[in-house]
Amino acid sequence: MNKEMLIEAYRQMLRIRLVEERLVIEYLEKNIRSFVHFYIGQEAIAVGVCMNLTKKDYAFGTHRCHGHYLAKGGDLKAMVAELYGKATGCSGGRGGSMHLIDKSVGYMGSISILASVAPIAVGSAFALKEVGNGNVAVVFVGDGAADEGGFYESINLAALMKVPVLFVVENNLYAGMSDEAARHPKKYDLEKIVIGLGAEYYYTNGNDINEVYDKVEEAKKNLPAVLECSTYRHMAHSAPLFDDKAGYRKVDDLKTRLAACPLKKFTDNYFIAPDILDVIKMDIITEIEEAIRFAEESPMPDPETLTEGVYYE
Ligand SMILES: Cc1ncc(C[n+]2csc(CCOP(=O)(O)OP(=O)(O)O)c2C)c(N)n1
Ligand SMILES: [Mg+2]
Repeated sequence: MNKEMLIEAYRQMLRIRLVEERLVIEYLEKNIRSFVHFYIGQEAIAVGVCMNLTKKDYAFGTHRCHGHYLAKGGDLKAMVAELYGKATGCSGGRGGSMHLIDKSVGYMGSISILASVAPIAVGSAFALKEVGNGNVAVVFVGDGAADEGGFYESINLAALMKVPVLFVVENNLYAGMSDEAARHPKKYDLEKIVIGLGAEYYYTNGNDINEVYDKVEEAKKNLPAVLECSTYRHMAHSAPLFDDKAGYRKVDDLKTRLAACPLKKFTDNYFIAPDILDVIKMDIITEIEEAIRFAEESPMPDPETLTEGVYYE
């Protein structure tokens, strides 16, 4: 990435972080009644992947999707309103935090039923292949979702059909409160599985924006592929809590979180002049406050419309 791209990458990661830190307050004040799965700590993956995509490429996610939606260019106001359950939300206030969508920028939706999103991404990649404009589909899944049958079947089908889909596995070590040792046999090897299914496999440090960006650029030339990104979730599985006392993490404290933090990693490696940083931060904060106000002032969905949107109309 050149200098401008690096600043843009940092701006986007910081924006996702500041949005979520603000949502923590709104959640604690009970303005948000939706389930919320915070993405804090994993920002380099969403940004590094989406900086390789255009609006005409598709992206999909699961329950921890704020970062993917924002990095793909999803509208912030519509996202906050969705978390508030308001009619102006991107899913009309019916979906909440796990059901974000903004088709205008190619964010085609997040689905909370973990791996079920993978075959949909493969279908969309098939459509993109038929259209033939060279666009690709990306689906973000967690390491837990990547344990499900739908994930493997999707890779298999994508490889047989040779469709342009990238499966991004965000390996944050845990699925809920269960670690890898509890879920896998000792000899489990995702790389061997993926290659056995006929797709390409890549691995990268998901806390390093440069590495993610470069690996996606490379993987896009060899689709279908799986890109596994190592990362670390700072907060509890759901809700804005630190769960270091829950017993399932071996070590978890501020030091562990900072050691894995993509924003800290960036500022350790690069210097951004404080005056530039201040302008970036102030712009983001203004945008966030506007989005919160928009959500607060928006109406709740009309009960008369309750049955709308259940089926395709
Ligand atoms: C099919 C399915 N099974 C179980 C769940 C319940 N569930 C929600 S999130 C989660 C853990 C997901 O872990 P991972 O995929 O690693 O994502 P992370 O939360 O770590 O981002 C589980 C088991 C679900 N939503 N869908
Ligand atoms: Mg996980």
